[in-house]
Amino acid sequence: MPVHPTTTKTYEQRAALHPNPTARRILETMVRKRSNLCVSVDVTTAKDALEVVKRVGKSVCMVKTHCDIIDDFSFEFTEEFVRLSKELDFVIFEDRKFADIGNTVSLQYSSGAHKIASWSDLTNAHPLPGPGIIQGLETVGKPLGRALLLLAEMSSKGNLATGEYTRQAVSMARDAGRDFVVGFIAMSRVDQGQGDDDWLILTPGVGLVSKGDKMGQQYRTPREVVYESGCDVIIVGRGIYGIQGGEEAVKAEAERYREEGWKAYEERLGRE
Ligand code: 5BU
Repeated sequence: MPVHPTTTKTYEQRAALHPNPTARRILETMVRKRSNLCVSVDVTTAKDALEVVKRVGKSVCMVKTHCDIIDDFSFEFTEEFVRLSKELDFVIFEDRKFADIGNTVSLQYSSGAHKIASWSDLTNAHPLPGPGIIQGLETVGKPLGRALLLLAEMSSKGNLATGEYTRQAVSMARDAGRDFVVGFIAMSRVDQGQGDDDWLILTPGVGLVSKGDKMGQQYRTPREVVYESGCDVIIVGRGIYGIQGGEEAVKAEAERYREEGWKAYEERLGRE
């Protein structure tokens, strides 16, 4: 198990250490709902997306979207999504993976058909283009109290975000400070050995049944992710919304992942 000081602190203690309002809200929501589960709602109509959200909403601290896969994306959709995020108490994370120069990403974040900054609390970016990508996104997101994650590692087989690239991603976040960048998408405690700052680590590629798909996705269990690797939030997509058995089965599977994720966190703190 990683020994980074962050992994031995409670989410409550960590909330107090974050200058960014969205980071604090994420940690406080996790505590309130005893949930380190983010459900990834990768369906292609607004109606289906909102239905999944209603089913899993009570069990999650966060809902993740890919707004560009929704056929009938509209302002009405985001309005209802934001309303549900308040009613059911979760944070919205648009998994946009920005990857361009600062000026372009600032426009992609604020404008176009999706106007991501207007409804999404959290988004993410590849560090590939250099620190200008943070500056571009920050000009739009920081005044709104939004937050950003950098992609330091990925879950897919053969990806290039490893070794020195990952180390440089952490270093770029440290140079930016924690006012807007609040953590990483990563598979492990990538901040290990790079300072004692508190960073949130959100981890996709989580499944209790399957070990992967036919297109390179790789799954680990909530325990492997939270207890063994010291990550903070588990991101689960098809393992929850794709389960057979209708509405009740989806709800029950979300609860199962919530329980598994929380148990692994308590085990990490030595509460078990
Ligand atoms: P799945 O159905 O649990 O495999 O979905 C995983 C989600 O997380 C999906 O939306 C991906 O785009 C996202 N993801 C990922 O799987 N791996 C990564 O490294 C990153 C994002 Br970054």
